[in-house]
Amino acid sequence: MKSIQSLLLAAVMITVCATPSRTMAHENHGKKVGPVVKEQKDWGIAGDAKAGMRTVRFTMADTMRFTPDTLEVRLGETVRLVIKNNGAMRHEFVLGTKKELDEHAALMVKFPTMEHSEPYMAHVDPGKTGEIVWTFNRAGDFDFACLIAGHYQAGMVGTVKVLAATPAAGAEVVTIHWSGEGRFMHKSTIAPGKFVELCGKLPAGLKVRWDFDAGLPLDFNVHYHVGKEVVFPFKLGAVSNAKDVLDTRIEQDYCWMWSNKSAAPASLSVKLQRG
Ligand SMILES: [Cu+2]
Repeated sequence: MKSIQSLLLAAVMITVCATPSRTMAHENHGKKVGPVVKEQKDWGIAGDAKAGMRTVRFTMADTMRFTPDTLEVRLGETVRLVIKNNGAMRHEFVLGTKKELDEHAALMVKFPTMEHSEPYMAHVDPGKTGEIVWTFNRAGDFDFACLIAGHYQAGMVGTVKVLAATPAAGAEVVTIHWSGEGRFMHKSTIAPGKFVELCGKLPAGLKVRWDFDAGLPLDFNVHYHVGKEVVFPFKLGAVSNAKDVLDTRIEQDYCWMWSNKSAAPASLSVKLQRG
């Protein structure tokens, strides 16, 4: 299957190269010729230029190097890549998976004059600047490379890291374990945008003294669930410390919960005492 794809790709490229319009395509490098065909690739999809989008500048040199030779983006980010050729020979900037670039580079060695244009490529003549607008909607490690015969083999390669959004980790649900003296202590750090919940089943008719201290103001509540409804015996917005006594009127799974809505990690220290 893979070799069939490669053959097809080769066939398409040869066809493109054999067409007289190749020269025209060549001269239009870096300029938008007609609408960009957006095709989902393993390394992302063609993006639309938009205000506020990040621009990353690269230079290419005859030393067969990119500067910088790394790119780090967030999953889903659309980035404008501006690529200047500081060399005296033509270079190109092609995004892809390592496998894809390896295969493409091998074809370029076999057919050095072949030429084609895709939204994830910029062919840049000496002294000129090319541009790619790409949406990195696939997480993972990718490469960019100059696939001109000999350049790739000389190491004209850079790496792209697409960082997935921080996983749910950091949001923490802790089961309350009471000591022999009926005490429970907890210390943690809550990442920005995350929460910590301390939960445990408590019988009716209990008094639980709670007391906490946080490094930053946090949204706090004590809650339990009755069917689809959430009941809040306590609910406080943006508090760094508080203490009170919970009266468990019914047997329930009670949770003490803190949410960090700030942009910095927040330390939290909690003490529960049942009596
Ligand atoms: Cu090159």
